[in-house]
Amino acid sequence: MNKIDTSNPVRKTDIREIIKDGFTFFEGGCGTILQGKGLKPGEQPEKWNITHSDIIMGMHYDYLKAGANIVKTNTFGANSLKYELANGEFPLSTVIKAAIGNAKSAIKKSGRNDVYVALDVGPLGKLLKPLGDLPFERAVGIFKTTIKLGVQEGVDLILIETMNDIYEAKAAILAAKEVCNLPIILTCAFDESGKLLTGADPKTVVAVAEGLGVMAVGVNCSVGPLQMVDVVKELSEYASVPVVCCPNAGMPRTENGKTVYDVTPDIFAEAFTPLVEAGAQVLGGCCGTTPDHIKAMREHVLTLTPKPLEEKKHTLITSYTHAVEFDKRPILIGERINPTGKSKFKQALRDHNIDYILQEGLTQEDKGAHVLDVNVGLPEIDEVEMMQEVVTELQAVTALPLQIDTTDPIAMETALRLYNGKAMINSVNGKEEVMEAIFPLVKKYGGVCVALTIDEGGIPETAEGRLRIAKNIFKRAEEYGISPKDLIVDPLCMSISADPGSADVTLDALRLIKEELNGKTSLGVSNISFGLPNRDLINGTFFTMAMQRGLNAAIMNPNSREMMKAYYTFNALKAIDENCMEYIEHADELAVTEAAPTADKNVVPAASGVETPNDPLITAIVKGLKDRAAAVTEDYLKEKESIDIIDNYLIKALDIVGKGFEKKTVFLPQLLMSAEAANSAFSVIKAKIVASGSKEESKGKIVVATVKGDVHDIGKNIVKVLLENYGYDVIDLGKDVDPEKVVETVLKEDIKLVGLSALMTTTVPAMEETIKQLRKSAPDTKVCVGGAVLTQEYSDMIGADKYAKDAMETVRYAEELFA
Ligand code: B12
Repeated sequence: MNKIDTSNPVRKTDIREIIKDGFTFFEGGCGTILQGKGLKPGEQPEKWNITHSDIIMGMHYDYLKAGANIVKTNTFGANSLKYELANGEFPLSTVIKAAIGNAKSAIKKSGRNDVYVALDVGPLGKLLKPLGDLPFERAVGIFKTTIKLGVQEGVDLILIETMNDIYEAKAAILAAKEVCNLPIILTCAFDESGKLLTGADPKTVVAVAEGLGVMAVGVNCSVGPLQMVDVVKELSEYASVPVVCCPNAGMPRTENGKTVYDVTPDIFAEAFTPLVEAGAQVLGGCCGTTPDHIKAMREHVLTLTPKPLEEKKHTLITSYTHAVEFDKRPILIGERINPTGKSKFKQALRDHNIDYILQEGLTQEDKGAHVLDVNVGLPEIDEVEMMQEVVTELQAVTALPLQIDTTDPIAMETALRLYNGKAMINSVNGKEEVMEAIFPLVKKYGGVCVALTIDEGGIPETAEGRLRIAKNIFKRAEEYGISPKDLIVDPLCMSISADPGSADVTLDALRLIKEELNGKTSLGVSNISFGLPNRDLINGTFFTMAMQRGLNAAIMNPNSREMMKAYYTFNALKAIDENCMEYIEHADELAVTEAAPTADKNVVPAASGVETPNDPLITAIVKGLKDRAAAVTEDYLKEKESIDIIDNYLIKALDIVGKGFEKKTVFLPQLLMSAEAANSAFSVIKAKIVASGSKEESKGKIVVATVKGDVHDIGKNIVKVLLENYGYDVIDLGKDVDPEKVVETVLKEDIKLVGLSALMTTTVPAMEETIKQLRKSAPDTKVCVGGAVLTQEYSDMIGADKYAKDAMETVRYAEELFA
């Protein structure tokens, strides 16, 4: 798809200029206004662009009168996935054209010429892989279609809003960049904990969005203005672009089946004082807000002074959840995912042993690495394909940011494109050809790029020579629009066995790069000891010397005791490690003498921040390693009972991630990967149970289902397999099942026992409703309930016949009932 030429002279001052000075105002809520005007539940608001264009135009007009100067088109759900799948009555192109037409007509009627039209792009309503089933490139394609249609109709900017997954936001921004040159604004829905649904914090959102080149970044929806202050503060601490803030009119609550918002226009307006002080500059409203809210807020805000916009200097890379900052403490980049000099790793690449590669990553994470270097280049394998696979799999099991390490620009682009976050890029150097290949990728996808001080003339022998190359790289990067904060210089180190003065040259170069370029630095420390015995001894000392010269990051082996000793002792001595807490935590394991008692060997700290028993199956499930979980289960089945593995390993592991999820140390993607690993372990157990199953006549038919609104089905599936194993015919209605469907099946199949599962407090009412309907239509049918949140009390309260705490208890109840 060719880019649409949007470089025509603009009629108004370019919004990129306007938005930097003073305040800019968005419209407020749209969906809630339309509901107030009669939009029915389930009806598509976008359709109203055609069927009720007078109302849509009127809404824009009222917002314009209230003082908004950016209109949001009524196209939030106008994408081929959401709109067309819901059998949109009109073609997508017609809907988008009408929406933009309505916005423009309202502007015309208002007589104002200082208003901009933003194409409103909302989330697709589906989670991206691996969390959901939507492939990243498909998402990019869907966004492109919508944005292209909007751009053709002449919008001024693209507003990507209410994003609750940074990966989807990235797909939308890339789509916009590939379709047009219009400015892009990203606003995300942070929940009350200040994070996106999939875990990203505000700092991560800023790093990713700015890396991709947005004009402004911010927050909308989810909560009211007062709950947004901390998020706005953090956004503004890291963002060099203006910060957007569009809250709801308070927290939504339900009253007589209707959603209501309590914050009045006056209270809404007042609440913007701390938001403006925190740094919000582009302001508006979301659900529940009206033209009166925007009018009151605008009048109030215009009495305040915006916080001056400043270029922030933080060097940040991110995963999908968190950012790693290079200014605060030395950053450890684990070097073990790299075939150089590692015959086992080479073999793993040749054998396509992804599990081995993932394990290398997870071990380094456990040992304390902050970032993982990923190098999978081997002449005999397809590097592009392998890079794609390893990055995809790694980012599904670890929340550490990755450093993409390859000399192949195609492999680099492939990885940067599908990377979920802002990656570290290894590397560029002073060679013109390399800069020409790498800098456009940094500009397009964002990233922090390692700059090696080598050019066409080789590696200079002096520190000054290396500084000269670094300066040239900075200058060329600037020409590509890449900020110096997104470069980290690696002044390289040669082995002291070949060149006795090389350590000093490198250390001097570190100092010069700091002093003269204010540059951040990184070093592949272990090269210094090449050719010497007991290399770790030299490496550790050299690492300390380099940190003393201000080294910001090291590519190193986190399994090396000497390197970790250098790291923890340095941080303690320099007061980077407050109260020496980290040193104390690791002192025993790092001590040279083994006399000191070590911590409980049966417990290892997991990356998830929750303690994991040192058991291979539990660890595999907690870490989301599918293949490993299945392999260990096979092994365990040789000596353990199926039910023992389910109760004492599988459920225990899921409990651990569940607790981490509650404590917000584990996020949805990790929960999902653990669920998949548990499922893969269970499929091995299931095969064994099925093989040993009873071959006698059916003892009776039982219906099982996870209730409406609940998608947890692992427990229910276990119950099903066990019941089948004991000779029952089980009709499995699946998950998220309507009460009506359960009743219908019970009546049709003449069912004596129904098993219902619910895992969330919020879905217990759906269970109660199902029981109520069953009682009415099939009073003789017994209902047995289970699932993690249920208790005997709940079960009694909702009128179930039996509460079964686990699968075996369900079987026992069935045996009684069908006896
Ligand atoms: C895995 C998991 C997921 C997976 C589910 C994958 C799948 N295919 O099932 C995914 C990632 C999709 C997921 C999503 C969500 N999850 Co979840 N998830 C879990 C987790 C970690 C494990 C559940 C599990 O499978 N346990 C193992 C099985 C074997 O145990 P079990 O179901 O209890 O089953 C046993 C018994 O209870 C009984 N039993 C079970 N069913 C039945 C049925 C009958 C008839 C009988 C008799 C007995 C019986 O027998 C089983 C075997 O002994 C739990 C935490 C936990 N420890 O429970 C959170 C948890 C249930 N999830 C939670 C939440 C909040 C969510 C989300 C809303 C997160 C989000 N923000 O999107 C979504 C929900 C989406 C939805 N609408 O349902 C919360 C619920 C909080 C609450 N109290 O309401 C929990 C408790 C985590 C937490 N601590 O915060 N989740």
